[in-house]
Amino acid sequence: MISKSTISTRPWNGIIDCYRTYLPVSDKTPVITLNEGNTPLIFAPHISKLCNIPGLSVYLKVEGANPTGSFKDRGMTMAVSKSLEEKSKAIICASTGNTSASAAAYAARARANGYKMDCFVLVPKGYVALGKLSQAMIYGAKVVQVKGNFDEALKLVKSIVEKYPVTLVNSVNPFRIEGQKTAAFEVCEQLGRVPDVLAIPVGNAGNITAYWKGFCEYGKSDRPKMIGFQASGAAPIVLNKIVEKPETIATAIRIGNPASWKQAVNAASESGGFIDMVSDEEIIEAYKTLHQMEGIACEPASAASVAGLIKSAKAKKIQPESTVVCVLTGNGLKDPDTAIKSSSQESLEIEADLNKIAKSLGF
Ligand code: AN7
Repeated sequence: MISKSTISTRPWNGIIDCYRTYLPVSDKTPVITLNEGNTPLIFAPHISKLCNIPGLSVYLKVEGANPTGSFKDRGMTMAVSKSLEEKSKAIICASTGNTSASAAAYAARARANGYKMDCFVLVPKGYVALGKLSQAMIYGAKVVQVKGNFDEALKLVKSIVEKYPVTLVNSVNPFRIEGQKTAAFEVCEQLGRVPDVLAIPVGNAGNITAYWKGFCEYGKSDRPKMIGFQASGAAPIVLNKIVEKPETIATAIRIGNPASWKQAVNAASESGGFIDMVSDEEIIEAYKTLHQMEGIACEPASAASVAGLIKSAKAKKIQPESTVVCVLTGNGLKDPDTAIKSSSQESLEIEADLNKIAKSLGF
């Protein structure tokens, strides 16, 4: 059992420092960290009421507050540290965007610590949100835009690591899952108990796998029901069939053949939860509600957790008096294009004239 004081009284030096005894690291592991983790868990009063389930409490785990703006940093601190322990000098990943941003940043941080570390990323051309692409580029990764989707890019990087001296840092790298499981520990500590339900977006299915591992290792007999949500145009697990041409506005989870498919199904079934899908319309509705009625930002894929909770509540699949945690996996600033397109605002352009401005504001 981890005591609450690990977060509240110690200086924060990242997830490896805080949860060392729960992670496969030793004194020989060079720790590459950007002080990831310890992200806010924030109560969501509006969504708690909106779900219309008596006594429901909804909390948001704001993973966009991580150093590169997504939960990937928890896994990347582990993956990059372990790759250095194994004397690797280069890392590679396929990515819908966030993994590439995180890998690029932690490679840079390895260089800051005096190591040689190159980073290569393969992303689906035309389907990576602007913020993420710009991050991978400015952190100094070699960015290749592949004329194909994420699933094709992942296949390619798997072949590359078989032939060339470079470490794969996608979530098929087990150290990624180890790092990401620490979010489950934090949720329990911050809440002061294990939640009844954990709602999470599902793309390549590494994160739902990691949270379930974390809850199982946390040392309490209670475990949450894991409810995972895919976008309906990219829902291979729900449809029980590979989606050859995945499509969704939530580009982070535009994935048709998830690497951790079996583990995700296992997390849902062992926990008494389920994996369902939400439409792009439901995702955007939840995305707007989070911003406009909670003041909490996230990227579209992250809103799938809240959209899924709202859908499940309507279908009476959530018990009264439940405490639910929705994971908001990525920062709102990642995808400014979708934010502007989804906003009902028309931006006003008016002369610098008091009367005209006041009139346009409706006074
Ligand atoms: C914001 O960056 O797959 O189910 O290549 O960026 O663990 O894949 C991102 C996935 C949810 C899904 N929310 O997590 C990548 C990538 C956001 C994400 C997911 C992703 P997984």
